[in-house]
Amino acid sequence: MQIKSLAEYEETYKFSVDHPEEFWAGIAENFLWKKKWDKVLSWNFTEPKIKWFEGAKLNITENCLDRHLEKNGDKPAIIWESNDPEKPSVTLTYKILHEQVCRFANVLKKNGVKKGDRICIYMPMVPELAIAVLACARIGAVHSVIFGGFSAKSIADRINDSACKLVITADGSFRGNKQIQLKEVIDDALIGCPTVEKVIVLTHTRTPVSMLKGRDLWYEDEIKLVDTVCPAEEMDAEDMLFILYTSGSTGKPKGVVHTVGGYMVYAGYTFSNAFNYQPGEVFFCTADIGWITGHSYIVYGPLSQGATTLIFEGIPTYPTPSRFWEIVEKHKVNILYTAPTAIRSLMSFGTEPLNGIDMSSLRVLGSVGEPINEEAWHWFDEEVGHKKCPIVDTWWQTETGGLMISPIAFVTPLKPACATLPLPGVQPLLVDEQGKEIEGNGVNGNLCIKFPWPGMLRTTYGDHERCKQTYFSTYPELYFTGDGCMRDENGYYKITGRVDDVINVSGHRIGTAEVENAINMHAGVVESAVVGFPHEVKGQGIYAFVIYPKIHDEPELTKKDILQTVTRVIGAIAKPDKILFVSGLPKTRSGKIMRRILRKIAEGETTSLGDTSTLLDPAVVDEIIAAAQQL
Ligand code: 7RM
Repeated sequence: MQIKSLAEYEETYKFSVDHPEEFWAGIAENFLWKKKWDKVLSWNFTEPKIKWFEGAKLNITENCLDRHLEKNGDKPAIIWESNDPEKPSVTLTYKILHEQVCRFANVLKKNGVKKGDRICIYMPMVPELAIAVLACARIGAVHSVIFGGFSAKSIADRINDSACKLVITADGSFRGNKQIQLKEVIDDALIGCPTVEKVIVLTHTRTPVSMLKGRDLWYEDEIKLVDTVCPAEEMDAEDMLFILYTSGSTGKPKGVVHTVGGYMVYAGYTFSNAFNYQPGEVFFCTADIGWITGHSYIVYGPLSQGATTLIFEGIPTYPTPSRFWEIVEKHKVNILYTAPTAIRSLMSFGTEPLNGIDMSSLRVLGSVGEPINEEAWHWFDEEVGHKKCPIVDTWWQTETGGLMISPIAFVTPLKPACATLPLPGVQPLLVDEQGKEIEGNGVNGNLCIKFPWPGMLRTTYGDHERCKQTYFSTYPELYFTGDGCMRDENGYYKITGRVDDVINVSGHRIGTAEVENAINMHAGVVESAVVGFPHEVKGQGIYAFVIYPKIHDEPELTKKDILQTVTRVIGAIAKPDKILFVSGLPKTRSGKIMRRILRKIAEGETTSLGDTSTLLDPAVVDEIIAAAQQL
């Protein structure tokens, strides 16, 4: 199913648009089904209702594990690299991984987990995280992985939203020279989570943890009590595989729902094609499994293709900014998939950290999470890939399940900092504010998709109406991505960034409304408005305008207090980079905050602020500009 030439891509793409059902059925033939589908696709974008491979039966872990055992049982499935370079790395062959997944699946069963139950996973980047994910899938439980940077309150909200029955966590995690006390955060979260019956705790950092009798169990004890035989639960193609929470422009994060059959086909197909993965190669995706990139391109995509996937616990700059490159050399990484923010951060150390490191194993590079700037693209191309490795700039979202617009390595002619062309089966279009399609090339618009693809979200957990409102109502009969996009003279797509109230900080999606709500919870704050601003390394930073009339001591201390509140309510990843105290916010006569003006001020613009005549009190703008210049 790997595309080998541009001509073949063009032909395949055309076929996928003219005959989508035949196209995807053909791709699905490359996977293992207990029973084939009765119908490839039924859909409408009105409700919306999307079903792929209806009537088919399968288990995704048989595709990720069992089917590789006979020929590749002794091949490495997972290579784990610790945060600490002195600690030995760990290799799990497909045989061992299969055994451990089955064993842990039995632990879940023994603790009362049944098909359809929701399981919260809050773990460090260790092999047991992948094992926990796959063990859920083995028995048909729905995993909801939460990134280690979220606070107890965020975790509690997510656990309660999907009524999780069990939590899998660890004592703690290492990130560079920091430790996160995962179990302690879970303990705080669970004070408000009545549905959770059991907590399974892996030992990792061996920081002291409290273990509650009757509720908390050690991972290491539990796996001794079960055997390694666990038949895979027969799942319907449209049964739920996982929930992953993601931020939008309004309210609390939504639980994006992916289903077994379509997601598997899509993650596997896009992985195999875009990266041109060859048998025996080592694939290193630097994302965290707590995000969609980790789900699709550390776990499910690579394993479904029998690949070797590298899990790295640490960060790019610890103990030195050579860490990524040393890992590439040590494990002879062939494909490196990372984020622009990591590239920019490493670029800032110059080329010295690369000196003397043999990175000749690299064949393909990838970028994801945010628009990549040309400078970073060229640095990646020249200093990391030595101009020999194609860079696939992959555009996609939590909601799309897998890559959507991306070069296919060695097939698509590249253009720096450009996601290029849609993958087969993906039908993008640009629309104007009124929803009218913008045709032709050399144009800008809002990016939509007009036809379903197997990896797309099916609903938002517990609230289908919200799914409809968020993605299918802005432009009737279209899936709206929330991104702005340019189609260049050659028909190449270049994503320009979010056009809604979502900020992309180091590739992490954060809703401005969420941050505002958190800041507003701080005693003394009357109101706030949050916008993104260009940031050298993070892509975007968070800028908060805060009305706090009675600051009782040093404003700098008050700022730190506010940061503490945001950390408590959401997590450290949502802390504003800048806080500006103001006495008012620019509002229209109907009371709407004019974020456009605040965005300009946050960018450092002070003159061409556009039309301010509809403002209730234009004087407030001058005051904010004066204060911003002091910051
Ligand atoms: C995979 C992921 C999705 C948002 C998306 C975009 C931005 C992601 C690119 C990109 C420009 C890219 N999922 N985005 N990839 N922008 N070029 N190659 O990141 O749900 O966390 O974020 O990220 O704005 O809508 S996500």
